[in-house]
Amino acid sequence: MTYLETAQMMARTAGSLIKQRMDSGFATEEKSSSFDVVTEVDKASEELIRKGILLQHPDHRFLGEEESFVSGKPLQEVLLEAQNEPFLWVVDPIDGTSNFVQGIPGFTVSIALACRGELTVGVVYDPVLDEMFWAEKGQGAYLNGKPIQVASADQLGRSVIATGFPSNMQARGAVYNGLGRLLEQCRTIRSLGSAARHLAYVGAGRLHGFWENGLNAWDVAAGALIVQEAGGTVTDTRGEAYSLLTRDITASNGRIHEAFVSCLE
Ligand code: 2AM
Ligand code: CA
Ligand code: CA
Ligand code: CA
Repeated sequence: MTYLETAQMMARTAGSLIKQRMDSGFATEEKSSSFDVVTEVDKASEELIRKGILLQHPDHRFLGEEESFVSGKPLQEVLLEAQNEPFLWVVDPIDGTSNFVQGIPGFTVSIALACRGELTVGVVYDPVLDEMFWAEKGQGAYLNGKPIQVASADQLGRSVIATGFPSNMQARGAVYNGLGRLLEQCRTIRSLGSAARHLAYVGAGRLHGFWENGLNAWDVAAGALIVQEAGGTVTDTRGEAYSLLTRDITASNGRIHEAFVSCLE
């Protein structure tokens, strides 16, 4: 099985588990604060994906949000070492847990493979709409088998931008500041509840841009490759090149990127 096939198969399998469990009830707990929740379905989804990937590729490493350590190492260390890691899978088992908990569609499964720090495969799956976005380094980006590309707008005034509201208060403050400036400049703003879905939508040309502060590698790795392979640009809010350590993600169709970033600095 190719790495892309593994990623797609696990995203689909996890997606049907999540969809099933959405209607059958689940336990929810608070993580770092009352703003930050996790359910037993997040954990079950991650476990299923981890087992499935390691069964196919036993010598690979796995980094998932709900068990965010590899061989007991802290996240920062794992991401710094990722440069030398031949195969590191970076997985968000449910991106948009708040949507899931509220019964709002739009959550996704996000699976990326980084080879020595370079994104090689990215899959974002929306189980409710049955939309599978994927990209492979150098092979373009696709939605349910059809090639996708970013939108062509070259002005913020004709752009629809998305953002999200992370649970960390400092990151929320930064989003608030950017929101104030962008609301004066862009056509309108959306917040759909999943960073991975926002990025996939930038790749598909449904959104012109997306930014959010304080995210982690599992939220954005798969979507970042989809944007890049669809012809877009991914940086941080200062315009620095994307890496697995990027937390203030800023993605666009490329043509609006400079004007977009200048609203966020
Ligand atoms: P999650 O649903 O996987 O937790 C929503 O604005 C985005 O922020 C989602 O991608 C969400 O991912 C993420 N997010 C939620 N809580 C977060 C936290 N404590 N730190 C960083 N990102 C978070
Ligand atoms: Ca979470
Ligand atoms: Ca997430
Ligand atoms: Ca998650």
